[in-house]
Amino acid sequence: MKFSRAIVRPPGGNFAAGLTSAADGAPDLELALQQHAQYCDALRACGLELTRLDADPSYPDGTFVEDAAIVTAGGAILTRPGAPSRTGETDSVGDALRRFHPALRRVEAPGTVDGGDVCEADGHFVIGVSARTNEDGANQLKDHLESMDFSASIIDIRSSRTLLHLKTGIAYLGDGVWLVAAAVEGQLEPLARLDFRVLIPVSRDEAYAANCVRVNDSVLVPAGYPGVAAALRSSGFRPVLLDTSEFKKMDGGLSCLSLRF
Ligand code: CIR
Repeated sequence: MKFSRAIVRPPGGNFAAGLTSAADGAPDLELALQQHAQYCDALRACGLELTRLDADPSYPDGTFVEDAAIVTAGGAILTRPGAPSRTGETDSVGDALRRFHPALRRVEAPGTVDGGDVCEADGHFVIGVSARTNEDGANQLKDHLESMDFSASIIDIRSSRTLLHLKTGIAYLGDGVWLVAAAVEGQLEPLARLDFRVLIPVSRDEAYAANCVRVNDSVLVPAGYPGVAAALRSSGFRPVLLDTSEFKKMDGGLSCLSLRF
């Protein structure tokens, strides 16, 4: 899919108060802001026009805008993030999205969905049921997507304890190419009808780099994972390496820092 826009939000002053399971210390806010600025530059270099939301101290995880909405070529759906501290993040993301998609749909209670659990592959949406996305939310989202003439399938990733979200372990890069972390292998059976022409396995020690993002002709890749970068180059991609160390400390990857459409 060709993207022309993205919504982003820089980390706020209380970024370190967000949710995390990582044990590598508190993030350095100045460095996080620099990394976020470089990420925004990379999106612009891919041809995207950015809408930049203000940080909101009520939502320390608000920089992870991808979790608050699913944006498709046919319209947008506000999610209902599964962590109670994040539920209200959809208000400001909705305000920004309405400029482009006036008729927003939404996931309603008791459903929960985090956008990080939704992976699009050429008009088919894979929805992961996780600690954040529940079955009710996944089914609501599937219904919305099907009413927009997309197809969707639901897989349960709750047994993979190392995965916060589906896209923590899987990325679709277009043209039948997937990055798949070891934690997800063996769970793709329900997706057999999808195009899996090229499956690039991501080793356990590079697991964080399974979260890459294809943006037009480039693939954004976290810096510091040479195996994944080399595999992408040999599959004909142009990896753009970005340092995300401070977002990793808050369990965030590259995809969750923007909503692209
Ligand atoms: C959270 O736990 O919700 C945030 N600290 C990280 C969210 C990352 N989002 C994503 O991977 N889609």
